[in-house]
Amino acid sequence: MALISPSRRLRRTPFSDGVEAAGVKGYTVYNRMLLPTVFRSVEEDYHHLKNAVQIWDVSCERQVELRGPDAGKLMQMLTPRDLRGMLPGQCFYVPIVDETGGMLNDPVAVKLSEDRWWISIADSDLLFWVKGIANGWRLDVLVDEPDVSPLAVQGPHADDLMAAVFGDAIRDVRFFRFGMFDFQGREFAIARSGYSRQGGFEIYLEGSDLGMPLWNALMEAGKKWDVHAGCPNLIERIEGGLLSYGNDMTDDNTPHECGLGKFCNTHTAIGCIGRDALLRVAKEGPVQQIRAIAIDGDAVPGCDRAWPILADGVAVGQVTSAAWSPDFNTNVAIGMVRMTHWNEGTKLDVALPEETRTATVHEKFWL
Ligand code: THG
Repeated sequence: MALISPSRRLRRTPFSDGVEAAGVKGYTVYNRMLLPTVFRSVEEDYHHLKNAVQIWDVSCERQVELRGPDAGKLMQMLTPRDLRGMLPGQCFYVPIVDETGGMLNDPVAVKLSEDRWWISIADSDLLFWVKGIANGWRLDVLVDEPDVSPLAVQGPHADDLMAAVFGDAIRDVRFFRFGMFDFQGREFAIARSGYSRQGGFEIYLEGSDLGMPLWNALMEAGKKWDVHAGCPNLIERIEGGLLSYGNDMTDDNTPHECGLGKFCNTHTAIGCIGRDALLRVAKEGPVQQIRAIAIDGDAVPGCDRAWPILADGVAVGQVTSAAWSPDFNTNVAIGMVRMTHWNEGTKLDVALPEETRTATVHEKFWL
């Protein structure tokens, strides 16, 4: 692949100087912002993530902020997940669907207070959809993208490193909760969350000026745990079954197809967009669903287009993410599989660009 040409449209982040100094070797583009994909090698980064601790520049997880008396009402219109029991200080993984029940995004909703929310988005232009709804319904709410840039600290030593910088109280933050913590005289929301199965935190940096001081403080304090710059790791996230919007699902898929039915309370999420469509799919059940797929043979090439899944030569699904897993000694993959072939242990063929491989369907992911 050729290089990415830098320009103003392809936004840098408050941590880009640190990312470059750490020797980033590859980037992708996510919400029109740079997102690192590899530092040493994807495999080295993978082993290090599972054994030490990493600092991830995930500024590309942009926030859509809802502020005003109708913020809570708007948030519930956006998602079929029932938000009535959600308290300030909590984060919820929330499917966002359109009027047909198609997935528009799968963000983390952060409830700062009754009238202030952040929607920490995956890679789609959710801001336009949210502004359109707020204006179309004449809601009393401001919708914009604030200058907030998440920095993730992930890995088995995340608690130790975070405690060294923010104090031991950080250890008491529960999963998908956040607290406010001081750094150089300013307060930042810090949640126990992140796009890996190794545990850790996400620091929501507000304003860019403290970006490099924060990066440097974490790098300095983390030396004894072999801290390194990292990024969401393809192998680890497939092993963990963490979905990637635009790769593993698009607006052609319902949350039920994506295995996100457990985050939909379509009967009680009154007023949510797409409710009627989702009531129908919930009743009938999806005809295809996300599955873990083990692909036989040597390391597969990068999956930059959907690979057809075949049974006796007939298309029954597609693989959308795949990588060689050193720990499980097989190719791990995520795919969408038709109902007739989605049971545990089903044997299938996957048509890679150059060859066809045998594969096995699993109902559970590896981590
Ligand atoms: N953190 C934050 N923003 C994000 C992501 C993140 N925005 C983009 C992207 N990641 C959104 N997608 C996901 C996908 C999965 C999870 C979080 C965001 C996730 N899922 C767990 C699971 O599926 O088991 C936990 C869900 C739960 O129990 O509520 O963590 O990573 N800020």
